[in-house]
Parts: sequence; structure tokens; C-alpha cells
Amino acid sequence: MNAVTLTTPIALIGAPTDVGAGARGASMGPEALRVAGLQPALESHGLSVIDRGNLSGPPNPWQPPQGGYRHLDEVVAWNRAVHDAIHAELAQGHLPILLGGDHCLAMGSISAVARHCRAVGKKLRVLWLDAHADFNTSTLTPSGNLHGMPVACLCGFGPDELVYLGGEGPALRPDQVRQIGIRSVDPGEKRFVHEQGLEVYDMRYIDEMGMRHTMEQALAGLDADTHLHVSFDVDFLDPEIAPGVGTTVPGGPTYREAQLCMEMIADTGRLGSLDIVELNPALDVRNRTALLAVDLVESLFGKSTLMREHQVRRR
Ligand SMILES: [Mn+2]
Repeated sequence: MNAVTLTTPIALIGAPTDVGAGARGASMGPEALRVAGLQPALESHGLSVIDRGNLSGPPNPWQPPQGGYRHLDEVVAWNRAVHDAIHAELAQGHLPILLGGDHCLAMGSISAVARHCRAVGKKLRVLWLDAHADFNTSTLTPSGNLHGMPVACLCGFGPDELVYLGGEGPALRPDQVRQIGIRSVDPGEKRFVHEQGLEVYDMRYIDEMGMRHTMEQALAGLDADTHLHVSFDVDFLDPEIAPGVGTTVPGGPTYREAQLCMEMIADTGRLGSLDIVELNPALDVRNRTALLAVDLVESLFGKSTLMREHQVRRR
């Protein structure tokens, strides 16, 4: 099974924690997405959706960093739970959607996706939609918050407990990742991103080249044997339209740019798994950021593609 079809069951998995973040509240993200109607929205397009409920894990101890990491034991525990849950869905032929939770949880989900792809002999491409590169290490990080380190850990730069979540070696090579929307990178982190050769489409690139060209580049080379994973940090979006996140950075994609981004991913037919992370209801306004996230995820699953086919048929 390559593309998302109407018969690929989607599994929603909540991970209600903010142990990797610098602000409390992303732990309420899964419920806010449910309240915003994620499941019925997807079902309205003929998709089959199972809600697996929430995973459980340790509470947030809210401690300062130790050895460069905040809450390492708790982050490991949550990511083991996420890894096992996501892997089980992929093994059944389901399309998992992780409802975060903060972005440290992408270590659990993407390590599971990588393990699955190795087992079935598929290529893996990761699209990282985010204001931040999340490529910090314990020596580069200003804060010790592990939600700023998942891409580095997935590529092998981090503590063993996180780098080897999926068994064998690091989950990813840097050349499997495309980062889009980046506009806030710490100075040491910036050097490390360049050293490792991550493909970054930052806001300057999007401003100059446009979202259409950006996505054509980021999606180039996908084929029938490629599993596409999208890691959608809600702070990717401009804070004017998405205030409900802990780490807003001005100057993100507009509503239309974000829609086009999602629509072009949908057009590939290769989406195999998704994270929706960093939604923080404590900072939101009447759940509007959750509602926007649901709207964009509908486009990611082909809402407007269906409309276009309809228009073409009528002509
Ligand atoms: Mn992030």
C-alpha cells in the first residue's frame, strides 16, 4: 500500500505531555484537536478513522537541566510509548497520526516509521514543518529542552537512550529530511545544520521563491517506494493565525501558503504518517489554532484535491 486511499484506516494516538517543552500546556493538545473535530472532519471526506485514545507516561517534574538535558528520563519513557504505539499501527497497515504533545515526541514516532520502512524495504522522506530546526545538542542548547533536539537525536546526535529508540542505529540520515518554514535557529545550531547538510527551506527562501517552488523542491524524487512522514509543528504557522503555541516566531507562512503546502503534499499520494505537535491550548484563543490545524490536516488528506477533481469533471 503506497498512497493514502479511502480504505487506509487512520489511527489517532494522543500523547498528552509537555516534558520536552519550555512552557507548560502542550499536554492538552490531543484533547483540543478532538474538541476541534479532527475525527469527524477526516471522516467527512470518506476516510476511516480509529481513535486509540491517549498514551500514558510520567508527569512533568519541571526541573532544571542535568547534563544538558531537561527531563531526559521522562522524555525517554514517553518516546518509548509513542514508538511502540506508532510501530504497531504501521505494522497493521494503518496510517498513524500522533497528537502531541511537544515536538520531542517525534523521536518516538519517526524512529518507529524508520524501523517500519527498514523492515518493508521502503525509502523514507521526512518533511519537518517548523519555525525551528530542532537540531540542538546538549552542548549547543541554550535551554536543555528536548523539544529543540529531535532532528539531531534522530540523526544520531544525542543520548543513546534516544538515538537508539528504534533498535539498531540512528533512525535517519540528514539527507532524508526537508525542513520548511524555518526562521529561528540558535547560532551554534546553525553551524551544525550546515555541517550536517540538512536541506532547509527557510522563510527567506519561501519569500523569494514562493511556496509552490519550495514544495516542488522538498517533494522532488518521491516515488512509489517512498513513505512520506510529515512532522507538523503548529509553530510553523504565522502567529497571527496560530497563536496557540509556546514558541511563536513572527513571519511564518500565511493561511494560503500553509494550505498550498498541505495540498501539494496531498497531491503526491505518498503520505504515510503524521505528527501534529506543540499545539498549546493554554495559550490559544477559543481553540482557533486547533480548528486551523484540523482545517490544514483536512487539506493534507486531500480535501481540496477532491474539489478540484469535481471542478474538472464539470467542465
Ligand atoms: Mn519543533
